[in-house]
Amino acid sequence: MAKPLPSFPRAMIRASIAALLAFSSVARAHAAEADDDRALAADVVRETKRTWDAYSAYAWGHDELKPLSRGYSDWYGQPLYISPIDSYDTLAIMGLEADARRIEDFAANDVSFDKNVYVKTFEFNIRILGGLLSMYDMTGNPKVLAKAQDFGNRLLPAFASKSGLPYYYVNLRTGAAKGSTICAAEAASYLFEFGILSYYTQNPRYYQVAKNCTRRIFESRSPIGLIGKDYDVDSGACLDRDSMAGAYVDSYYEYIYKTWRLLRDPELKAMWDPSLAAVNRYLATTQNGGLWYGMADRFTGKITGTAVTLWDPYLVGLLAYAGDTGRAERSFAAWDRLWRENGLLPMGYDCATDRILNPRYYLNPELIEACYYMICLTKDPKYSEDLRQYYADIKRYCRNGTAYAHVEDVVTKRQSDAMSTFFVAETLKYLYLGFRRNPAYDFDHVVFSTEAHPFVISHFDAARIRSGLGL
Ligand code: DMJ
Repeated sequence: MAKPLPSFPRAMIRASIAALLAFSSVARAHAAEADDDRALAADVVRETKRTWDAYSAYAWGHDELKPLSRGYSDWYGQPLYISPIDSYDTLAIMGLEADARRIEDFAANDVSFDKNVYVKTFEFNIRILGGLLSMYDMTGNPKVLAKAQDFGNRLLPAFASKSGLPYYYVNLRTGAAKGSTICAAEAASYLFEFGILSYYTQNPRYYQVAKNCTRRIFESRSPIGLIGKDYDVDSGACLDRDSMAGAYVDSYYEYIYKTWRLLRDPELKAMWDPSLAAVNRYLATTQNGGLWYGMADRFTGKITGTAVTLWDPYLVGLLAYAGDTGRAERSFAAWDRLWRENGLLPMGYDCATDRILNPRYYLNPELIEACYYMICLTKDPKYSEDLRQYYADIKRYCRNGTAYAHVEDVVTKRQSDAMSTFFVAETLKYLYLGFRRNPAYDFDHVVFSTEAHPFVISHFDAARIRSGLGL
């Protein structure tokens, strides 16, 4: 005999139906957000294409587009091709193949760095050497690698000081170098590019030169583990008591961790662990309910300054990348509030007095980069919502009839006639990847340089790392 069907109380049935409806409306909302993000990714590609077409029409071959006057500027009065080389991988990732190919051909066949000009050692490492190496990582074009090696060789004389720390400027033709005071970031952000160059050329010299710089700064840390800001290139001595993790020091920390992630030199992990502990212990400060990283006396650990800059949120991404999503979330929230209050991020801000110290926004990527890390590493949809807001604000305040422009004042939103190369290299790339969510560019697969040049982890084989880097 058939068993009688169990009877459910009406209230239970009503609750189950309500739960099902709620579930399907959440699922519908997520599907709608995913559709929105796909559309936004396509919009970022259109905007990048529009920007790149403007660069190509008015500034091709020169360092930067002037987006208001439709002209160009060169950092040192003659072209060093910074925009195309820095932008290549963004265009390639977005599928703008013809533009990417044109840059690859240009870099492989037409550019020459044999120029009697002093360049900033740090900036040309992250933008030109990093850009060429990522072009090689993506294309395998041997002419591009030859160009990268030629350029790396032109940077090397900068490191011929007694201490091995680089001079601030190096002449690309003569190898003469000058500028004997340098901050930690510009003294020791070479591990990543020089390590990759050593790997591809199987010549340890580049990496060893770079590691000497990082080691010197690390070894100059105070008894409580904090490094200073400025260094004398000849003696290698640290010149001050101030310690911070943001501007002037940022990529020193960033490259210890990122180079370890890509190239697995255990010495870097041994530097990273105590460095991060000291940063969190002494530089973190709660101000107005938010988590910030300020300035401290490197001997006493006492907080001595609460000025922060729009470069500093790189640390949010780095904390999340290193596994500390808790601190990353709290720090991100503080920066997000500052962006939303101003519609963009001011260049300088006092997190204790809540005052803007420098009102400029130069299309910088750091908070957007941090947001991309948070999207990938926390999977919390809240961060996608934040990214939508940042993109809307950048379009609203920085876009013009030609491309995108610096904003001189986040209060008045007055634009000025410049577009930094990191706008295409970094800001647009992280916006696109944040909306597009291509797993090939998540953190299991690539490591991004400080200038957002991506390198595929699986391209670097352990035995060749050891031989190439001299480990
Ligand atoms: C970029 O050139 C790099 O990210 C660098 O490390 C410092 N910041 C600028 C963009 O703001």
